[in-house]
Amino acid sequence: MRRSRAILTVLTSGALAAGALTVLSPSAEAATTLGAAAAEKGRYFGTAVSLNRLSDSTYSTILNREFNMLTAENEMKIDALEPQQNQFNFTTADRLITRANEIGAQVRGHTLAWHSQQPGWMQSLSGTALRNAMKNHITQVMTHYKGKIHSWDVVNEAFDDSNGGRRDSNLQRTGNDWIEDAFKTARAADPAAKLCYNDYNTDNWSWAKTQGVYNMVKDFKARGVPIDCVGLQSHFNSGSPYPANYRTTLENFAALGVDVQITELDIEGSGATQATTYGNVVRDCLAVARCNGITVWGIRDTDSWRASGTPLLFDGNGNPKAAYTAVLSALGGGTSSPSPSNPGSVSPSVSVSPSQGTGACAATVSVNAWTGGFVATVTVKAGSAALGGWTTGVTLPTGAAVTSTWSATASGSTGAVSFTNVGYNGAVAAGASTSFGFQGTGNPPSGTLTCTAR
Ligand code: 9MR
Repeated sequence: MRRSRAILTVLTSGALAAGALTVLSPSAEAATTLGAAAAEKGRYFGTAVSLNRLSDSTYSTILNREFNMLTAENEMKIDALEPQQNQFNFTTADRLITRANEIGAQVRGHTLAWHSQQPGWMQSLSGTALRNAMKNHITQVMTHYKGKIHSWDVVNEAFDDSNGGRRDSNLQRTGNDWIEDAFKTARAADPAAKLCYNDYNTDNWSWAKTQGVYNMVKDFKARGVPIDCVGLQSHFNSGSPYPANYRTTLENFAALGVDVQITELDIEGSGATQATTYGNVVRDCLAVARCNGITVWGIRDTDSWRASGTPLLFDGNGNPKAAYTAVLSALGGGTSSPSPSNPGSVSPSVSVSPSQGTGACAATVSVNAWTGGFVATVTVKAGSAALGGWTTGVTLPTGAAVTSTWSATASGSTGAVSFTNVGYNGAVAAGASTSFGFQGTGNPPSGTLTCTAR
């Protein structure tokens, strides 16, 4: 107690006299993260998360900064959540929900019914016992996460790789209606979650597997089986390259009346070739109104299930690759130019207000605005003393509201709103900075932003 009081004294009498506030003209700065840039396009940008890597600060920093949709790479699979029949273990997976809440991200659930990664007890079941176990798993897991999942991969990888028919599995052997049974069970458990069918090698419109999945979704829609989305995993490599007709595939699925999500994107390769393909995938998604989000299957190349193919957006040191720049640019983001898609829609100027700070920190905000909304990125800089925690405050214009916040906790959504550090970014060394962001509707903030050390 004594020690913390001493620290507090130093902080509140900190040497930094005034904190700078700079609100940049929105036309001078596009969104600088994948999530913010995608949000401006009405989409999300996500990543698979390996929960045991959250303690890696490079990994966590990129995760918190760049992504607004999270998928557990393995921790929400059947073997992880129901290791013994009807005994559920949500502890690890729940940490993903916590992190998502802390950074203002949403969560894709992956996956409820799959031939792979079944626990031993399920592998040994068949017939009605297996069908009932599948339905119980769906009900229990979706009830636990009710209201917390944006989209669920209800059924994963149920089609054969080459002939366009179903893959043989213990689930398939319970009867051809197991997939629709899974979707009906899912709808009853959490009516708010989008229900997806997810598969790989369904990117090339001319492949039999793509046609097989397409025909199933078409049949489901015709018969009223509840399905909201199709997930294209999109693992691209020399054996399954990005196809020239990818956009056609997205369009055709969307035309059935479902959303299309790119759920596990990775592209083996390097340099400009890889970057161009990543850009093409993003442009294809943006061209299809119902392609509502992209998830990459990991953060750094070294985090990938196919690490030797260097298929991701960050290198092993956490540095953004050319592929990252290509994706950000295709999303309309960047660091020096306005979003090319809405050059006329930004407000003409946002005033630069005089510096104001209280205590040992300063907050600087840059705003990227468009008609009806904005993304604000705030940098919190410690003065000559280290920070143990911080709170920044801003008054929003009338009619504006904060709709999501990442890497901070907001006190409210309208009027005078304060943002307090979350667990991992309260401590800031003397002279160092951290950042957080928020997205809002209405006009962006143009007044002063205060910073108080805690
Ligand atoms: O990336 C996942 C890897 O860590 C696991 O070992 C593997 C086990 O099945 O699953 C990987 O993720 C898969 C995803 O769940 C479904 N589509 C294919 C992905 C890559 O294999």
